[in-house]
Amino acid sequence: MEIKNNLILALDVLSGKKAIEICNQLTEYIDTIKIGYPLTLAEGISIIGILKEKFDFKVICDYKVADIDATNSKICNQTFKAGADAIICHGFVGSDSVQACFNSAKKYDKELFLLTEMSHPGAKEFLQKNADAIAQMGVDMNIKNYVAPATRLDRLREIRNIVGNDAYIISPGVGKQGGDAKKTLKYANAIIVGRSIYESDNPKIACENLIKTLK
Ligand code: NUP
Repeated sequence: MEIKNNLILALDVLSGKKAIEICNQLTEYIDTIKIGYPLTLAEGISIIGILKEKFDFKVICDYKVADIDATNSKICNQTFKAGADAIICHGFVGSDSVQACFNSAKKYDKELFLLTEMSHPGAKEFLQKNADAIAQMGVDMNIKNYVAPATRLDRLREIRNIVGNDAYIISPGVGKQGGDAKKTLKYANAIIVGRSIYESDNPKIACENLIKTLK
């Protein structure tokens, strides 16, 4: 995936109106947004098509799909039918569940991102212990796209080592969660940034300033 300025906006706002207002200010800087349950539950899945039509952005759906294979297929199919360019699935559920997501992505000619280790502190309790194995499972399954944390650069580097340089890693945790944008991009292809842009008094300036730090 080609992502402008290697920056993905995480649009966890709670109304379509707010989402459009923020996107309107950022079209110069971004071409890819990530939406998750907050906006989808507030507005319905049609928000994907609405944003795509208005802005021609690539939309990554952060639905962290984590069910049995049959249910994962349905979730992914519905998401791609609604216009998503990519979906994020969890890896801890195992290869059959992930394969169902991968098959759906292939069927719709869209992308799947495999979530390895999460960025928040709680990820150390259970997920971190298995994150390397989850990344290796992705490699064995021929998955090209991954999500790995900006908050622990040692872990991000390790996951990069496992998935290899040809893999595409997107990384959340920059800004509010403490991660550094430029350092993260040493190992990740793109950063995911939410609150430090959309909660800012001036999202456009916040975005512009962030991009300046990447140079
Ligand atoms: O490990 C993860 N950490 C994380 O923050 C996986 C994620 N998908 N996210 C998401 O990235 C999170 O749900 C939010 O949408 C975004 C980070 O937003 P912010 O901390 O920059 O506001």
